[in-house]
Amino acid sequence: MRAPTAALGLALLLAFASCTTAAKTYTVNWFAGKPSIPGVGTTNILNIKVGDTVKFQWFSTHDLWLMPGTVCNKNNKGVKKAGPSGSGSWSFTFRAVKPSPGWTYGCYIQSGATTHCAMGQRLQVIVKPAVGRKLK
Ligand SMILES: [Cu+2]
Repeated sequence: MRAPTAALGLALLLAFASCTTAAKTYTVNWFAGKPSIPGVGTTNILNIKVGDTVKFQWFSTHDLWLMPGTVCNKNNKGVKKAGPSGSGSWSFTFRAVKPSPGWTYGCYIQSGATTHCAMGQRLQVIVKPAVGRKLK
C-alpha cells in the first residue's frame, strides 16, 4: 500500500473507530453433517454482515461448491466449484448484501447413493448490511 493511502486509511479508521464494529471471521468446520461454527453453533444458516469473512476448513475428503439455490443437486444450472477437493480451506470476505436465502455452499462428495450436501453438509450465508462499518 502506498504511504498516502495508508495515512488516509489510518485517519479514517481513527475518525470512525468509535462508531464502527469490527468485521468478524467465521470459521466453518466443514464435514459430512451440519457445519459447526465456533461461536455460532451447528447450523445450515449463517447470518453475517457486510465486511465479514467466512472461512471453510476441512481435513479429509470434502469439496466446496456454490449453489444457485438451497437444493442439493450438482446438475442444477449454475453450480460452481468454490474450493479444492481433498483437505483444504477456502475463505471469502463478503462485500455486498445478500438477503435470504443468501449464498449457499455444499459438498458434493458422494457417500453411497447420496451426497454430503444432502446429508447436511451445506451452508446458507446470509449477508446483512453493516451500517457504519468501514471496509478495507
Ligand atoms: Cu463432504
